[in-house]
Formats: sequence, C-alpha cells, structure tokens
Amino acid sequence: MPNTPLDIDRINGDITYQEFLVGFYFPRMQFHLTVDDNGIVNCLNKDSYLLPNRPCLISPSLTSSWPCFRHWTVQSPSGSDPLPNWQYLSETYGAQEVSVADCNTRDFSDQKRTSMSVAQGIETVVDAKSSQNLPYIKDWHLVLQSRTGLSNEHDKIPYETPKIFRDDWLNNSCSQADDFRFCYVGVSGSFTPLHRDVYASYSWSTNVVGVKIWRLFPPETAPLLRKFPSNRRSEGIYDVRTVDPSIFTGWEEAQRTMVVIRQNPGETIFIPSNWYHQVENITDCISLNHNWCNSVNLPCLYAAMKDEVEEVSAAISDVKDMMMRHASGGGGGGDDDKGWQVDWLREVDKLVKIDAGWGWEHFFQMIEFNITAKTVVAPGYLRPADRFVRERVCGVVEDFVTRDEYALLPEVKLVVDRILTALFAI
Ligand SMILES: O=C(O)CCC(=O)C(=O)O
Ligand SMILES: [Fe+2]
Repeated sequence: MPNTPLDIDRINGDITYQEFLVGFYFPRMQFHLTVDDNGIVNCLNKDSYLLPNRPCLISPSLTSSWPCFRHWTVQSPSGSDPLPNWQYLSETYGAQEVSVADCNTRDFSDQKRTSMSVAQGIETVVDAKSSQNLPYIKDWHLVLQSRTGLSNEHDKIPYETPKIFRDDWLNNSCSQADDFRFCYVGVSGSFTPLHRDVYASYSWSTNVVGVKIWRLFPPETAPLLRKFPSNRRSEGIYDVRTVDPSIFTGWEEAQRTMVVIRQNPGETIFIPSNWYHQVENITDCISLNHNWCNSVNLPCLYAAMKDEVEEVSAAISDVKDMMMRHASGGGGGGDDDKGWQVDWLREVDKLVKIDAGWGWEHFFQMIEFNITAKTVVAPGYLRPADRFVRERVCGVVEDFVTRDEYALLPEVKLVVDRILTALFAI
C-alpha cells in the first residue's frame, strides 16, 4: 500500500540568496559543514536548499515581473487561470527550431521526437487538443534563438533568471553550443518520463501557464528505480504511474520516498542534483526551465563524470584488452605502454562525450571559465564566499590529478594546471 507522499517546503519568493544557500540562522557557517562523497552537505539547518540539496516550491512573487506572463497569455473566458496565447507565440517565435516529443510513443528512456519549427510545433499542439495525441515541445532553446531576429525587447528577453539562481556555471560557458535554458510547451496529459537531469545538474522550472504534477525521489532511492538495483546501467522506470512491481522489485520501497507536488501557475520549483523526477502536465502548460550548476553541486557533477567514465570503460573493456595485447605484441617498452593507455583514454573520452555530452576537457574548461573573475556572472552577494568556491574546486582538482587522464592527456592537464594557477588568485 503506498504511503502518504512526503512534502517539500513552500517558500515565499522574497527568499534571499543566503537563506536559499545555507539558511537564515547560519549565514556565515558555510565552511564548517561536513560533506559526504557527493559533496552534499549535512547541514545543521534544514531551512535551506542549495547546500543541503533539498527541493522547494517558490511562490509566484519570485517571477511576477516577467514580461512573458503578460505577453504569452490570454484571459480564459470563464475567468479562471490564464491560457496560452498561441497566436502570439507562433507569430513571435514561429521561425525558431524545436523538438516535439510524442508522449504516446516511448523511445527507450525517452519519447519519440521530431524536429520542426515553433510555428509547426504550436500547430501540432493546438490540433492535438481535439485528438488523443500528446505532443510536447521540449528543450526549446528560446533564449539562445531569440538573440537575433526579434525587434521587441520583451520578446528577446521575456524573463530574467531569478537572483537566487544566477550563480550558474553551466550557462556561463565559453562555448556557444552550450545552452541549458529551455521552454516547454505541452497539452494537458503530456509528460516527461522519470529521469535525473543532465550531468547531475540542478534545475529550476517556472510555470508561465498551467498546472504540473511533479513526482520526486531523493538521490538515495535511485537504485530502487532500476530493474537491477545494483547495476547502474540497467533499465530504469519510465512512467511511475504504470510500474510493474514484478519487474521493478524495488518499486514498493521507492514509492515510500516519493514526493508529489502540484505546481500552480507562476510557481517555481527547485530540483536539486541527482533527484529523480517525472513531470505531468495537468492542463495545457508553458514552462521555462534552466539546468544549472555552480561550486555547490560541482562535486555531484564530478562524481557523475567519474561514474560515466567508469561505466563506459567497463562496457568496452574488451577494447582495452585488445589495445594492451596489440602494444605488447609490438615488442614495446615503456613508451609503447604509455601509447596504448593514451589511445584507450581517448577512446573512452570519445564515447563519454557522445553519451554524456561532454568530456574532461570541457568539464574543466567550464570550471576555469567560471573561476576567472572576468567571467563571473553573479555578484558576490549571489554566490558563496570565495573561500568556499576555492575549497570546492580544490577538492575536485586534488582528486583529478591522481587520475590517468591528468597524467596522460596533455590537453586536459593544460586546463587543470591553469585552474590551479587561477585558484591562487581567488
Ligand atoms: O516540465 C517538464 O516536462 C520537464 C522539466 C524537467 O524535467 C526539469 O525542469 O528538470
Ligand atoms: Fe528534469
């Protein structure tokens, strides 16, 4: 029998960064907290979110000044919650590119996706309302694509990142290709299957229109959400509403940790690192969300990268054997030995990039870019103290310099060494 779902904190949008980071009572205690293997702080004060990695739901006052609430909505004839202004969205952003998921068609752990223009995507969504179809516009890079071709400022910048989320290293990267700022547009009934966010990043998501149900599971529950709990690569639950407990034997136990949240129009949810979540649109919905990271969850991202490398290495261990045999067969000495190891690390790195989206070089470039003063996007009062940042980055670098990738991949070593130099300046 399912237990009563747990709840999360509902907080006032006036929350300050210090309260969000570490809590009201211990604003200067960031250095004295104990940290577990994933960098999660065992914080004395549970009334905070970023350091203890706890989710929360924030009231509409956090985002009420956003222009999109005015321009993207129309009043409903019945006087209830505003509805999407499909015509405005299509006329303004119609030429941009999106992927549209068909929520009725599973594709491994995701849904079947089709690329199209925003105009076509919106037409698909509007047409679906008189059918059984469940189209869902996902991962629309609205901010990135709105930089050009729009004349009104409120269309170019329809919202601004709330202050408490400004310390964002993922979207402050050197490469234009990296953008994790999305708009989601779906019909009532559309959904996003159970997942953890990319690179173990955080997410924040604001409903501009509509109501969503979020089902959350804390990071410790992750093994129970898999077919074979001890095998990280085994199939995961796709839809928590239709789980077969004879296949997912941990499900009954997992359910006891599930948190079910109703997110109303204007509300913002904060999803911490490694929290699994499934999202269901109860009405037609438009939401804005960012995946983000900073010094606080950096250890989670680093741990996720190491796991990924380990998993890929295990999956292609036969290639390693082959490379080793080939090298020793060639009558090589020490240098040959190093040669095959470099090839092996590059092979793993290549696959990690394909699977996870980035490799070590890119990961450390992101860190370098963000600890270099000129690129910092958040002012001092919207990020942890410099000393905390330095300790966080040092922890990651100190571990990494013991790895083969540091010793054998010069392009990665170069970036890490530059970080070590930059740390002195913090
Ligand atoms: O709104 C959705 O359907 C998915 C959003 C999500 O997974 C996120 O914000 O992390
Ligand atoms: Fe997500």
